[in-house]
Amino acid sequence: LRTEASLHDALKHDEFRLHFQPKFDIKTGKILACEALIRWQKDGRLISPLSFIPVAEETGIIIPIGRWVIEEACKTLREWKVRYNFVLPIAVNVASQQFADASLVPDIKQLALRYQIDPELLEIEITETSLMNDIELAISKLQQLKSAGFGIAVDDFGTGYSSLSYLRHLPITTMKIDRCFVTDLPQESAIASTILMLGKQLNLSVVAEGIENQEQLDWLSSNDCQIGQGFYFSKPLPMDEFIEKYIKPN
Ligand code: G
Ligand code: G
Ligand code: MN
Ligand code: NA
Repeated sequence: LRTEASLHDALKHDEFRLHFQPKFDIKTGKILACEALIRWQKDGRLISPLSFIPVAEETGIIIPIGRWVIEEACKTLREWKVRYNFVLPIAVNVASQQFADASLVPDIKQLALRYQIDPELLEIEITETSLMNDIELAISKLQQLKSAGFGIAVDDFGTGYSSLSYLRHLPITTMKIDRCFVTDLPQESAIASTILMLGKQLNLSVVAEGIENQEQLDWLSSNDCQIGQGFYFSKPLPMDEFIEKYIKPN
């Protein structure tokens, strides 16, 4: 049962895991970064975040779960550096309620310090909708994160209701084109084109998510999208497979 109590037990018994999905340079095929995605390892089965993140958000337990994700990402960055001399940025998803919580910014700063993480290696992914809940507060929090050096990506871009007039005031570094606009490529390209243009004008990097085939990749490449993520490259991988595939060969 995906109840608050069972999620609390899952935290207590260390049943959450991070999987890692690589992000690639579309032109060169080189790995540039990765996104950490939570899974629940329960009785030998892997439970998708789709079936517990909504409950976690409703009950507020998303706050300690989200903190666990950030700490685990910091530990991982440290481990990759110390054990493999491997340096790769990790992005974490921050839920709306977690972003609204007053402890988020101090927690992130404290964890980065504790694990001796270069803040540029930790990227925060926040959905467009979370940012627009309280725009003034969002700007001030993002400013604090940005001045501390963390990367900030707007996730699922194009599906929320961001006001274009505010977008230029948001201290963000990246926009992620929601996969629903990538799915439609190359036939329906108006929104993807517009987001890429916006990214260029605002001097933001743009990631296309949910790339599933060569036709989509070709369109993105010819339209100067620099960074891509999706099943066509790789699905999210458990830590050991990610290390085997992307770290050990170096
Ligand atoms: O990885 P997957 O496709 O199963 O993810 C499904 C959804 O769960 C996505 O919207 C993703 O952003 C979200 N998700 C995955 N990991 C986390 C996490 O650590 N925190 C939050 N808040 N959402 C996550
Ligand atoms: O909401 P968010 O963008 O964080 O969701 C990320 C999730 O999207 C990943 O955890 C992953 O499971 C899923 N995803 C990643 N690439 C693809 C893809 O190419 N196709 C589909 N359908 N889902 C993807
Ligand atoms: Mn994401
Ligand atoms: Na997304």
